[in-house]
Amino acid sequence: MFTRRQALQLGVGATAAASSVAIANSLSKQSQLDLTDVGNASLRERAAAKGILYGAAIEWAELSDSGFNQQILQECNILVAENEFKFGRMRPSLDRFDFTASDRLLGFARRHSIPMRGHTLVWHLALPDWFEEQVNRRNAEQVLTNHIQTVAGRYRGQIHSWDVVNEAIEPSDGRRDRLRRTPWLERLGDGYIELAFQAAAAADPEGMLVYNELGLEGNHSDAETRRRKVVELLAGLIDNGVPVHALGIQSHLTGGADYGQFEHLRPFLSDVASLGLQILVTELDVSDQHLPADLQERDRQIATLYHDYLAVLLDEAAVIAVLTWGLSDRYTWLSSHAPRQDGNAVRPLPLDDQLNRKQAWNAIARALDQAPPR
Ligand code: 9MR
Repeated sequence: MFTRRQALQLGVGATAAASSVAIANSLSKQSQLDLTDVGNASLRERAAAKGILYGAAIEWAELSDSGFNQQILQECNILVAENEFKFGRMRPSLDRFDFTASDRLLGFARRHSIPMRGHTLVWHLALPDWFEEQVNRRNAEQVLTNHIQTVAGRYRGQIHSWDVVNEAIEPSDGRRDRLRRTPWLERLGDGYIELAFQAAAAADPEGMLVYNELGLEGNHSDAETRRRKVVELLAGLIDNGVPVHALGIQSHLTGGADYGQFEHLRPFLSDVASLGLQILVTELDVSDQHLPADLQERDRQIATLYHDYLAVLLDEAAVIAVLTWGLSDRYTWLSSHAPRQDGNAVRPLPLDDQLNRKQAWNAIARALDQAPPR
């Protein structure tokens, strides 16, 4: 069986290759995906063998947990700060920056020669208390560019990729252009996106500049609207000569939702790749809030989603990195954000809360092993 890329090179055509993948996927579904016996090699090693990066979001406090710290070093060849690089964390006041936490985290990554992503320069959340009152139409452009110049400039040449703008699209906000009504947009208009990318390019000219977005994975019209808007936004930026290099697909998946086999993502991924952009899976996890309590069944459904999703994503050669939003169920935002009604602990990540590898880990391992090399 050909990979899609091989098929395109051989002139067989995407449709034939896609349908052979669809058949393989439906066969694996029928026979209930077997995720035993994937071997012991770490995710980092399997990814590296294909020219891909695998990593996770971490917080500084978690690294004092030595067992967890060890797993991070064992499994990851890329890291991202879950919170320490956010505007609100770095800005005690309008005229001050505090880099204590971001320096510490980047120091850890650099000591271990692990590339680190910068998340995120411009977002509508995690803004400081003083923002609303002190940032206005007159000074917003200066605040935005100064923030980016200072942060991206400080870490120039040291960051794998910047999430320059995060979550700028929200069709349900009711604007005709489907942009999210954010504090930045309210003060600067839709030009704030372009402004941010230009400022990031000036501050860190070698940096990979990423547009990062949520809600793109579903097999329904809302997600399709978001996907169309993302492609339109990126194409528009590129047409205007704005330096944007990659799309970040957050990938917070929901267990029990009907994603089909993710085949609907293939045209989207290839549209993004055709723009000359790379693609990163930036925040992958699977909420098990609505899945059955039975551990085996729950873990099986979570793992199947991981596998089916990554099988499609990694079949696109433009996808160069996969990061999960955390590594172990011991530390996950979903414990508070999407807890289970039955009071059982959530299990959204590759390792369980005892740091043991779960079926989800096997699923990622298998998907990496099956990925065509970059
Ligand atoms: O996981 C993050 C959580 O700890 C923070 O409280 C929250 C607000 O800053 O952000 C969470 O991470 C989000 C990420 O930055 C952007 N995409 C959605 C993530 C989950 O909400």
